[in-house]
Amino acid sequence: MGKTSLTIRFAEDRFRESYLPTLGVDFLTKNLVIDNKHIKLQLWDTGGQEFVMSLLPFYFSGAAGGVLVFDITNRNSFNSLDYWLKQIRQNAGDIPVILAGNKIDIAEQRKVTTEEGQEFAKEKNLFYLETSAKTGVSVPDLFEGLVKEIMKREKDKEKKKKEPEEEETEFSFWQTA
Ligand SMILES: Nc1nc2c(ncn2[C@@H]2O[C@H](COP(=O)(O)OP(=O)(O)OP(=O)(O)O)[C@@H](O)[C@H]2O)c(=O)[nH]1
Ligand SMILES: [Mg+2]
Repeated sequence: MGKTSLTIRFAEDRFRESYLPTLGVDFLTKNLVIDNKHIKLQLWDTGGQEFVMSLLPFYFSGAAGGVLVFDITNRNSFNSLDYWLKQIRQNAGDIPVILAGNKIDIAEQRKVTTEEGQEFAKEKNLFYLETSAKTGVSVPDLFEGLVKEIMKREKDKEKKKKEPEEEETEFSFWQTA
């Protein structure tokens, strides 16, 4: 499908043609600079095979953001997005999630249209991008876009934390006046 391939392309800029299923959960890190901030990104790459599933709630629950991947040449992978998104929402809550329609380099074998991907993303309030781990197309945008969204939400949270304090000060001023 492409989860491992996208992660390796982003973290190490390589690609492997042969398929080696992820038997559990792999971990990679990548250092980034975004908006002059140094970020150490921890990438948890989960296996999609059935026996791995019982491990996943634990990993999802610690995530700040998610990349949900399907293969544009494989209809089943698109059909199972609902299931995976539910798993994410149940265990990680309302974290930002980017949907990647992967294998855009073999778009002639496409079984899912761009519109269908966009429609699903819109309905579920996700970002949508079409990527290729093989050529690298849109792979930095995928991960960096997610980090930017995580950072934006952190900022908004901090703002919200400050606002009630200001209201309180205003109120006590009015009382004493
Ligand atoms: N042409 C093409 N092949 C790709 C691309 N991304 C992955 N593949 C191939 O698809 C197969 C599966 O890729 P993986 O990245 O291992 O898939 P995965 O989602 O990690 O699979 P599991 O670990 O079993 O859940 C491999 O043979 C890859 O070489 C892509 O963008 N284009
Ligand atoms: Mg894998």
